[in-house]
Amino acid sequence: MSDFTTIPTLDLSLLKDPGARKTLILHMLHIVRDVGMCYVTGLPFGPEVFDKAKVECEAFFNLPTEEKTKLDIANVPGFLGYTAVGTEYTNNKIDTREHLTVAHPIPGEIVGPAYQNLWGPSQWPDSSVLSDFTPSFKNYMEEVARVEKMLRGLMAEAIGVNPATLNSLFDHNQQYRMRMIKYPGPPATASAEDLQALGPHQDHTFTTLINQVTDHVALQACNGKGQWIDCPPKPGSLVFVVGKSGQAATYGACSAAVHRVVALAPGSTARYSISVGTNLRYDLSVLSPSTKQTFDAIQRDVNAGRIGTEGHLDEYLNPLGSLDTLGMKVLNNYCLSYPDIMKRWHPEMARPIASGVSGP
Ligand SMILES: O=C(O)CCC(=O)C(=O)O
Ligand SMILES: [Fe+2]
Repeated sequence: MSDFTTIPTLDLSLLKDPGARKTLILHMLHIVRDVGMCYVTGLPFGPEVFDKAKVECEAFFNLPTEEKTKLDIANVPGFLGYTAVGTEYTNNKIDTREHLTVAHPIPGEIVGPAYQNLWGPSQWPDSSVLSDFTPSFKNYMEEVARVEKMLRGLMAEAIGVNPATLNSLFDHNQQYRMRMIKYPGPPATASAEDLQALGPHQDHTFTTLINQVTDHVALQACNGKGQWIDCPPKPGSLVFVVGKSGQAATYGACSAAVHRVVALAPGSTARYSISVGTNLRYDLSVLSPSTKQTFDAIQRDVNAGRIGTEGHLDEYLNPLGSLDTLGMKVLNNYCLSYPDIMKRWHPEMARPIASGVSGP
């Protein structure tokens, strides 16, 4: 992690110019190695996708509370649903935000270990309440998923890893989890010190793509000196964030960004954001010989390339007692964030292991 002072921008439209590819890849190398976060512009979809998402996101949060709580995250075991303000913790402190998390598609039937509950079902608002919501956001997730796949290929190329090797760590029918978030403006009388919008964290994802829907300057990334660098909204862009799995699967060649959302000024309007995250296969375990071979190949590629790493597998991927797959580690992270849901649906996880990560 370097001492960056601004968040870089990666322009995907440069992919159309074969002569610009080398520069683009070198820029991606700087981003993933030194920052772990960037704006992505030149997106392969039009502004109407953002416009529609904004309208539907605001419409959802403007619904009466009883309508939103019909989709309560506690209704299902997969941490997919609506969370009111005051339900979620980061670093043992309550976050001031409400959100709806949905996933699309469900990769398969739930027949095995507890982590499979993360696949679904999702809870969508009834079409009699918000008629365009579900099709709009299914489309939104597909558009963002295309961007994620483009970025993953560039990431692999930038760090000298065969993209097919990296892709083999993902589910064939990969899950994307989308979270739309409202950070309510605190009352004008609130004391700013007591407020936490979203505490400092790394995402548990491979990568996350954030759409800052409103124009508040609140998202920040931490540089190598421990300074917080603003990531002000840039219209027509997504913010790309490397998560813990992205760092682990690349032997540290990519850096997971530590980021946070600062509390809004008392009396300000609400901030909205929409993030779409994805992860490696939940059944991934380095105890499997073929997976171990894949990681060995990645390590060889990374070491043979431009980036030296410490050469050992990140502890995030190492089995830890019953957390023997990536899916169990992710489930453990959700249990940390939602202790009440853990008690209801996953009592066997009763002593989650602290890790300070978040994500959709
Ligand atoms: O609201 C944002 O801009 C970022 C949200 C975030 O980092 C998260 O949910 O993990
Ligand atoms: Fe995050």
